[in-house]
Amino acid sequence: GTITIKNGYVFDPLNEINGEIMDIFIKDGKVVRELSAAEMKDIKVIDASGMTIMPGGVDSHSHVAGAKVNAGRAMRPEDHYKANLQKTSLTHSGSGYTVPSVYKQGYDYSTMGYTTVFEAAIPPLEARHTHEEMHATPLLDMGGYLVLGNNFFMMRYLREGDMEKAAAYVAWMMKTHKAYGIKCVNPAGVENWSWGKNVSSLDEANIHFEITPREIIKGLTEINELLGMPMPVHLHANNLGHPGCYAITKDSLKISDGVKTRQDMDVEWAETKIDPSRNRSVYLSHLMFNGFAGTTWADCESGIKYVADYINNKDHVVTDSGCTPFGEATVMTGDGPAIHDLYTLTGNKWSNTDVEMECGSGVLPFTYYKSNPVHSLQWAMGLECLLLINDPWKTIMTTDSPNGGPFTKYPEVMTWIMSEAFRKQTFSECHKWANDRSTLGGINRELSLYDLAILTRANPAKTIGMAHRKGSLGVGADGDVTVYNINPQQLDANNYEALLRTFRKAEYTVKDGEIVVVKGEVVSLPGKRTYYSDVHVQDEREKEMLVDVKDWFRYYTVGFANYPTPEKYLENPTPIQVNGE
Ligand code: MFN
Ligand code: ZN
Ligand code: ZN
Repeated sequence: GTITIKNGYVFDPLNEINGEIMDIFIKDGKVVRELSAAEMKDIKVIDASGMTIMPGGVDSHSHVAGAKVNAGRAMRPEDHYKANLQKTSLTHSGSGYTVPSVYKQGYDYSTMGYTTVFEAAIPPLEARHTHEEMHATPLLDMGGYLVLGNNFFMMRYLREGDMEKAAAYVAWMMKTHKAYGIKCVNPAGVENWSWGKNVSSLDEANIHFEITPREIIKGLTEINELLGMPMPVHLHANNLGHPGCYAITKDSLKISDGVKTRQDMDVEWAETKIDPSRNRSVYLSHLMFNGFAGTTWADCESGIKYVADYINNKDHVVTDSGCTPFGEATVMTGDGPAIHDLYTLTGNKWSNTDVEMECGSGVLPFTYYKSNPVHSLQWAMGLECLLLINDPWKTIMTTDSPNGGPFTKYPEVMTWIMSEAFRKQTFSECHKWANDRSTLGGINRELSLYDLAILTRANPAKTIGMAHRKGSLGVGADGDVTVYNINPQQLDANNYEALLRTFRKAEYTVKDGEIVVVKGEVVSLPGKRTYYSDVHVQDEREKEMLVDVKDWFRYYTVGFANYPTPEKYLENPTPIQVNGE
């Protein structure tokens, strides 16, 4: 599409544009410097006078597609009474609150101004299913991270110290499953879950493979940079959700300190003022869930400040928050043992899925109550993840949807980080542990619209190596834009009701230069893309590695020929060429 968005206050951090009144021009789906008089004829114009313009929202960590999400849908019929969507002449019907159907997910993200969402965990054997659901999700450009931290071949090659084969394997797996980046979930621990066990320290070797979390994290980080992957290793650290776990989280980050980053992608870069290249060697997921101090739930407190101190003093880490906005959630993760522990704590119904071969996962309904001391503390910790990290380019706003709560609660989180008055209001409604056992009550920082654009657009895009087209309104970027009906000149952080209203319904969402949402209503459904990393290594290396893989494949329940996900499973497949040689 071709469109002009006129006269709005623009917040585009990758171009250091902080609230200037500007016109945005989009031609054939891409941002351009200007349109000629002839081109300006007969095109759509949005008058954004008195409104706020940002690049389309980018979610770099959300659980939206694949087997565990679908397990959540299947085991929670009660979740599907809560949000019903009638079909229209344009849109599908849909239902589900914490685990909505794929159509509803696409519409709900888009009506909030989001245009790009990455699935946080694809188990290789479930890649086809994941792609089928991404394919069916409207309005969002997507991609996903491949779960490799407890993969048999990975562990074997790393144990043998065969980095070349390990790298060739990663490259082949990305192409085979059409995945975008490396995900590492509870390294060494998920493998132990096959034996009903876990690991609890970075130097505890697991059963059979005899490899430690430290060795896996180190190995994957090195391979990631050897290949020049677009994003850092995405790490879900060990001991998630255990009191005291902040210590292992911090120690895990130290492993990739000093690793030199290398991003070797063949792409055209949009013009940006901030260096768009990736400069972090680790992307830590959902810091809040990995940030407990104390020894039991009875004496637990926030350990976020210790991890935030580390991140503030180093430049190799970026994290996302995993905020818990209270209310219903469905927790789901490749970390099977972590969900088992929550199952024994709550007695809620539990699904233990994707345990075949090299993965694990668990799903469990979970409600965060304002009356519960620990849940109230978690609410405070999630906001600490965004407010104690000084440089907004080191953190990203998420709820680890639907683990901390569904992504439709993002407007609440945005408003809490922008408004101390809203935080005070919530402190007055929730358990006193939120205040007594965290630092949140003493923080008066209120983020600006510019900061918010970093946390929800520019930084997630930069972190995953997508700043060449996402999270930016620079010339050459994709024409994805959010127009919020809020005048930054009149913004009053104390009027948090107005902020909540603003963020719940974008005035306009523009995708590839087409208006897709007006006043929170979907008005058109253009195509979308799926990104994956097409990583090249020398043919000879790939061949040698495949001899091992084919040999071991007799233990798999699928035939080798049925393992790959062909491109036809992807909507508008968009490979990113990565030179891993
Ligand atoms: C990652 O995957 C991902 O992870 C994320 O829920 C996830 O309330 C999965 O039942 C959680 N609470 C306690 O035990 C607290 C202690 C309790 C006690 O027994 O003493 N204390 C009190 O109740 C306080 C009483 C005093 C007071 O101050 O009021 C338990 C409970 C819980 C807590 C359970 N924990 C789990 C949290 C972790 C991980 C959720 C989700 C997680 C999901 N993504 O005088 C007075 O004032 C009286 C004071 C009171 C008194 O002493 O009586 C994948 O990718
Ligand atoms: Zn995780
Ligand atoms: Zn997650």
